[in-house]
Amino acid sequence: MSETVKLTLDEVRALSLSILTKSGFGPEHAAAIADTLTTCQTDDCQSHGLFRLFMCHDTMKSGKVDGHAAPVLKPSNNAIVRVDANAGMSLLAFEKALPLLIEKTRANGIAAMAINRCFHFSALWPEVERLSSVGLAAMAMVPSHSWVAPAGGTRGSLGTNPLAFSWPRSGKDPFTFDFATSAFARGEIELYRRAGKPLPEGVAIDKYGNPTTDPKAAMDGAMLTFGSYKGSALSIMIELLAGPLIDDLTSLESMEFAQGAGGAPYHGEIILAFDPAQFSGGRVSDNDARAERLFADITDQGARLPSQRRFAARARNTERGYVEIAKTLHDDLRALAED
Ligand code: NDP
Ligand code: PYC
Repeated sequence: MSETVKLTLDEVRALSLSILTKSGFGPEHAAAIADTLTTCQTDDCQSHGLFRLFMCHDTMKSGKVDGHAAPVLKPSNNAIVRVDANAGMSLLAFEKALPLLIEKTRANGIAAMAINRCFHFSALWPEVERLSSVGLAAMAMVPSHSWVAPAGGTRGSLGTNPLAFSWPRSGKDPFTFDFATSAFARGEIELYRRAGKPLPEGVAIDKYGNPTTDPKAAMDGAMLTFGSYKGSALSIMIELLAGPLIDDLTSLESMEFAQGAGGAPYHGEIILAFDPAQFSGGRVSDNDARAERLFADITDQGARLPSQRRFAARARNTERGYVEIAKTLHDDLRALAED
């Protein structure tokens, strides 16, 4: 990062709250969003921390989101927790439905949350880590906008479609990963564009279908999936599980719904939770030890587990009580706050 600015964690949250409130979000939504942005910035997640305030602001400007929407939990007598975000942002709906997801997972061994009709801009790891923090394993998936070409294709059909997973570890940070199924998240490409940096090869094609390293041409053309046809198939699975399965929009449909208005995509989200106490037939500690043996075998050879960089950033930033962000980002956010 070039020139940076230090912000305490309280300043990160206060800046978020002031921009969100000024943009038109009601207190409950503003608090849920500010909490997640602060959590992400504390872990040095640059693409989905404070930077995402621009997307929240643009979402409000699009005129489609309800900044005061009250999420509604739908009654069910099975293991599905369905929550209608009512055209609000996703995070408050997740907050409201989380206790019931935990209760149903403990009762059934496995349960799922389906969030419908939400605007979605955030990283997924804070959600799966809420579940691993209470001893459950969890996965989350979400579509976005059809910016991503399928393997072998030339135009966007798929979203950047992140997949997140978290596994609880006794007395340790969980095993967590969370990544877009596109080679780069859209937010990462936006950061390259802001910094005037070229993308690596293999991330995008321009609108004529030619490989490009120009972030602007990539955003006007199509992004590529990671891992060729493997990432492409995973991305299609996410479209299906977090779209038609839960009666919500695909990335193609979400893009059509937006009609070029900008801001966060509008669609659903699925979160699956598993209770190791029930799956492992009363042998949780034996099975935990087997998982730990696997993690040790990986790290003993010098490989790192996903999220280790993030956990190190969390420990460092929490200990020193501040984060560092690019000065250009801070200037633009202050301009938004004072707008
Ligand atoms: P990254 O490529 O930055 O990281 C993906 C994961 O891989 C992280 O868990 C990371 O851990 C881990 N990792 C990175 N390098 C290594 C390594 N060398 N060895 C082992 N693990 C490694 O993620 P993306 O840019 O693809 O996604 C960023 C965020 O964007 C995600 O949180 C995602 O949820 C969000 N997103 C949200 C969307 C939405 O629609 N809401 C759409 C797309 C993305 P670590 O963090 O420790 O480096
Ligand atoms: O970074 O791809 C992304 C993204 C899409 C919606 C929110 N973030």
